[in-house]
Amino acid sequence: MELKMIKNIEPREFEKYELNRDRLLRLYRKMLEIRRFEEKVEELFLVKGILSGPSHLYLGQEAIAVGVLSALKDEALMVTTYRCHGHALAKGIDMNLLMAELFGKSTGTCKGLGGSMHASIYPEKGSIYATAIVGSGIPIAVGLAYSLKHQGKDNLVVCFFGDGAVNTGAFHEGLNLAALWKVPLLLVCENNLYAMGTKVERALSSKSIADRAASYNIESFVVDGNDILSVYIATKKAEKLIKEGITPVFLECRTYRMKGHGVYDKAEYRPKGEVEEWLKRDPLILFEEKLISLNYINKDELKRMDEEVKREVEGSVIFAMNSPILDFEELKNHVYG
Ligand SMILES: Cc1ncc(C[n+]2csc(CCOP(=O)(O)OP(=O)(O)O)c2C)c(N)n1
Ligand SMILES: [Mg+2]
Repeated sequence: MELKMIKNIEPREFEKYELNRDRLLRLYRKMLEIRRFEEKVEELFLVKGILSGPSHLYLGQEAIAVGVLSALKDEALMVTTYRCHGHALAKGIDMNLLMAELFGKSTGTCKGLGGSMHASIYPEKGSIYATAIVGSGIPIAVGLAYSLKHQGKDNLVVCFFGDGAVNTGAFHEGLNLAALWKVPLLLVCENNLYAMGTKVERALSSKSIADRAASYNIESFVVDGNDILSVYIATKKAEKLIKEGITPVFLECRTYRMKGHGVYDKAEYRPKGEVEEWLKRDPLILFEEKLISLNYINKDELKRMDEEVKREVEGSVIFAMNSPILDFEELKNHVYG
């Protein structure tokens, strides 16, 4: 199957997708919420020492979660990974509940029992699962998508995973079955160039990740993952293909992890020049420049929005700190098996 590219979109192609000023500003705000939330989480771990344990930040990848999830309908079902805070916010999960989960409080998305790596699990918003076992979300998403098809439901599943996941057995089994069973599944690989400290090309034998997916006879696209409009348009095109053919579609979104693998990782294994080059392509700055060039917002308005978002994030910390932990007696009600 031929590989397609959704890079370098026409400057005003986005207008065909009902992306007017209001909508674009809402997308920007959501990206900003993720950015400020993650920066606050990093501070709570590294500066204040209030939070501890594993946590994997989404800094630098905001355009993917927001681009994909805002292009899909709210009822789309989602499966993601441990790097899930951005997906949670982009799926419309309340920031207070997300922060409370990181604090292990009963008001959290998983009643404080899941922690950072599972904080996006919230079926009420269609967020079905988040797993820390690399690649393991893919077969789960195939099963969910198969159940939608079996029930004749007009819906789809979106599954997010990293470049490291494409070298797991679960990826191969999952894609093979997804293609054979023709399930309504959007596979989104966030290729941030690293799986922990391993550079993508050190672990990948295929020409590219999208090429590997295409070898399973799945329509596959390479997308500029730092450009929200490209991600949004790619998702709209994918959604149409999925709907028309009841078939899986694969997006390889190329991006960069701004920080280390986990919050404690200083990522000293990365060449300085590489980091500097990618930071110039910060997805928020790219989008800001676009919005300013369209005359949709100015620097003062951007500053005001930023202040509002920072207050919202502070509010979520206060909410989390003031929340109780789960009552011990209630614990047994949330253990299955
Ligand atoms: C099956 C399995 N193997 C190894 C690990 C250890 N591990 C945790 S995260 C990670 C890297 C995954 O990288 P990638 O899929 O690129 O996602 P990213 O962290 O970049 O978002 C590894 C190897 C694991 N959790 N599960
Ligand atoms: Mg990666």
